Amino acid sequence: PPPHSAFGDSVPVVDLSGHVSAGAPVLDRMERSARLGPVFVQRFHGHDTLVVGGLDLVTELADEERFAKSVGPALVNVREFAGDGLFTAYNDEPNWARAHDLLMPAFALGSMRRYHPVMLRVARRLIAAWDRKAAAGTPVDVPEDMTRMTLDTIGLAGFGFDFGSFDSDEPHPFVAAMVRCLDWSMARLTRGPGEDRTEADRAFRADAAHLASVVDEVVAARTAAPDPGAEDLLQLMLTARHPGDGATLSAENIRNQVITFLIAGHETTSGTLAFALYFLSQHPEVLHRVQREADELWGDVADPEPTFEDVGRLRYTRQVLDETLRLWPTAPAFSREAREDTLLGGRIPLRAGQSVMVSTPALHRDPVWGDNPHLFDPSRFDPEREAARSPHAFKPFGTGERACIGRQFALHEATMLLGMLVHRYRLVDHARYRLDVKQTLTIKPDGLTLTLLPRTVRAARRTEGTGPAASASPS
Ligand code: FDE
Repeated sequence: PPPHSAFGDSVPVVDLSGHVSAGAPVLDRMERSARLGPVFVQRFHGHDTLVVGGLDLVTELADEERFAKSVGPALVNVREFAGDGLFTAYNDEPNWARAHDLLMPAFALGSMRRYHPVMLRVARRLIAAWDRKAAAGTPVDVPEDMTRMTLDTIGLAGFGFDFGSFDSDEPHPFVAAMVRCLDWSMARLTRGPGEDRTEADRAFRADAAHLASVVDEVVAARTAAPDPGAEDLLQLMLTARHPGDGATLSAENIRNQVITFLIAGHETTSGTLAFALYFLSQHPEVLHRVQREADELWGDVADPEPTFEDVGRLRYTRQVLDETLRLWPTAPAFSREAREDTLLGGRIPLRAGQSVMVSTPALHRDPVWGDNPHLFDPSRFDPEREAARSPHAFKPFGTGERACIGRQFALHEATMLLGMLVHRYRLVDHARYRLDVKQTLTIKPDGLTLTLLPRTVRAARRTEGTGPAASASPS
């Protein structure tokens, strides 16, 4: 007989207990969604998780009256080092609402004007590094450099802390510790009963303590030498009072928020940029359109000075990022829990507090996306087409009041950088890269390298149609 679960006989069950995880649960889950449909149960050592990827069911789960964010198993592990920071706080922890209310204004679209100069400064660090590689003809490691860029950006924009990632071949020790903490959080999910992980846990405690001590130093430095002119998140957290009760954030909560923003603000955004560059390197016609859009703004200026407004004008570039986040949402799942006992889809019983995992990559391949959901096609995000689609079909930033606070930040940063990169370089897939999605807490195109050729826009125009030089024209 087919295995039975508490979710009723209409929902298929897959038992994973005997499987050795290949380290790619996201890909495995996508494959299961494709095979089993909009909802199924994953069983692991007697524990059942309901996984939902169909639009109708996700639409129900997005109803804030019936469901709320659930701090799922992966986030429970991340809580071990990010505590009650925004990402990992439980809904009813007072520090969530307190920090959310204080920090929301800092993430409104208009506030991006404030971070724009820092984002530009870090984008130029990346470009300086890439110019050297381009001149030497050496390939660039795309995910690694995107990670350097996004980390330096959130460090400087958020906390006035400079990781100086482009000055070193090795990741900053803080980053290395953070990555190991995230790995530990993921590995802990697939521990079998009775496995001895004392050593791994000990190493994790040391890494978590290191993170805390670095952050405490940054905060102490700012408190010792206050910078009233600083307009970053740290300044806001240290000085702002809650509009309601006048409360400020505690030192411990500020530490948790700093760690949270460094985690949330860098891997997801860098993965998005890396996947976008992957798609552009595979789709010359899309690359050409993005280049045209950048050329319209910056023409043949060798070192353009993108303004805040310019970034809003890179509409098609934004669509490329949206389509990238559709196919490879870099935060590849989120969880919801029932507020009361309820029936999901009128047939799947859920108890109050019971949680459900939304598989974002599966949702993003729901039939609502047409017959060929696997095709990369940024015109899906043309305004008319987007307006005609359910807003619940696209959830790379989660949903409801616990949705991503950093959305505008990430999109401003990524849109500007992508525009600058395609304006400056031709992207050459010298290694005939085959997509290899690597999963940690987030996903990225592992091992993607590209060779860069300068786009000599000016030279191409001058010599247009005059023979061999035309081969230097943008492609
Ligand atoms: C959040 C988030 C989310 C949700 C989750 C759940 O539901 O659990 C998601 C899905 C996301 N996010 C995603 C993303 C993507 C990208 C690219 C990003 N994201 C980015 C970013 C940046 C920054 C800074 C951030 N981000 C942040 C954040 C935070 C803090 C959070 C939490 C919120 C609350 O309140 O809860 C999030 N983010 Fe993101």
